[in-house]
Amino acid sequence: MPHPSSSYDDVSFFPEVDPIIFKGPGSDDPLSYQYYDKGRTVLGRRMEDHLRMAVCYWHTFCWDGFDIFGAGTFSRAWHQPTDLVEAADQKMAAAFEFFEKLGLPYYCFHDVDITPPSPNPDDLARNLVRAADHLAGYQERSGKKLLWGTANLFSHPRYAAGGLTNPDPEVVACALRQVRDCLNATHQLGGANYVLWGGREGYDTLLNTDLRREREHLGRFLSLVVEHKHKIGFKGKILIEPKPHEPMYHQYDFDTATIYGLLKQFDLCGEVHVNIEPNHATLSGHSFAHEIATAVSLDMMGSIDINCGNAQNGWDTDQFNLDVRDITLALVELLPSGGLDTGGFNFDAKVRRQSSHPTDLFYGHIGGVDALARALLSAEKIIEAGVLESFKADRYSGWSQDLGAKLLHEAADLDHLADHASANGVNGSHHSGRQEYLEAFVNRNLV
Ligand code: XLS
Ligand code: NI
Ligand code: NI
Repeated sequence: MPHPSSSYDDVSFFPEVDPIIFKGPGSDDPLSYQYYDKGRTVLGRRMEDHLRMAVCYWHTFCWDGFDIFGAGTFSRAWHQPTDLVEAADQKMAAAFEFFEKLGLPYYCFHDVDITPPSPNPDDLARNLVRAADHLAGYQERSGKKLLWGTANLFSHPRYAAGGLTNPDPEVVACALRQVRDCLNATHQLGGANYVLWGGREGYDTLLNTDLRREREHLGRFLSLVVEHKHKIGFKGKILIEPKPHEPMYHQYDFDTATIYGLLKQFDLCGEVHVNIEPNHATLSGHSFAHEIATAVSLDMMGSIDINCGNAQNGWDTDQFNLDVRDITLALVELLPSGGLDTGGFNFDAKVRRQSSHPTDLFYGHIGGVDALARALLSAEKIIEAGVLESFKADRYSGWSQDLGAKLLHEAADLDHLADHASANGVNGSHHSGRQEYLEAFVNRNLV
């Protein structure tokens, strides 16, 4: 059945902005792309298909600029209607106008972002069905696609002690219902992935927490989500988004390596992948590139929430990431493995509270898009030069020679291998790791 057009087709929420197009590095138009030329081929793939960029609903259309010290500063047109259903509908119309003008292929949402406030689980389920139906219409008319959906298991007061790891089974049942319904809606909308960010899956104090039990519950309910995915025939990936803390003092999905341990424990390797976020990487004491390299090396790579924090305070400030070098270093780890398949780059980033004009939303995203595109072009130069690859091949070349093969032979035992050093006069020598040479090489290739 064809979806009816939106009743806001004749209304513009961003009348001052025309569709953003590529004008090239020489352009001085801040409402154009200097580097994001979506059809340009980079390492054998179109830029658009490499980056698969998405706009997030929550920071861009839901947040009104409030912080813990003060009220909202944005006064968005779509937040004005006092009728909450009307407000949700306007928000959706504004979102799709923005997606179309920005010209990126994907978007992402939480169930509560696309629905009016829902007093109880039945209302939320009903509102979600209606919202998904509207989104299907918008997707069909605009050609925009869903990168992922996710259930918000952290905002409602019932989730103060967690969603899937809540000590109260009644709360867990609510969480499971939300996840089931949101996974179904994501499937209906052709979503490429489904994300679980365990916002409050963790603890504030061990004094009231049964760590073994909560972890086991998390494993059990993750398994049920995977089972449901297969039952409904959802082809996308299930992703967990690592984050060490904030809001909880300690979260169970601390970083990629911690999630690997969880998947191993509950026999979910290969079924669940990660959605990596640079700001979460830095919160856990890692770099963005470290998290990507870890996911690639453990076959866990899923998708990316692109943003960055503030180097001075270390909070999850979710800023647009303009650090071309930082992104390039991550892409250098990602691209040789084949790059993203179902994943993409979702702008989990927000404009600052003082950037209150609707056009600021465009400036934020355009800056983020161009930084990604520049990083992609830089990574292409670095990878094509082959310097890092041949340096590493040389550095580890001993492992394909006699001694390396002997050390790795499965029949070898520690006594036998340890004796090798004295028996053969092997002392081991030092070779330069040439870190500064390699770092300067990266910088020389930044576009
Ligand atoms: C919060 C997370 C959140 C997830 C989606 O820190 O980044 O935005 O991406 O729930
Ligand atoms: Ni995120
Ligand atoms: Ni975040």
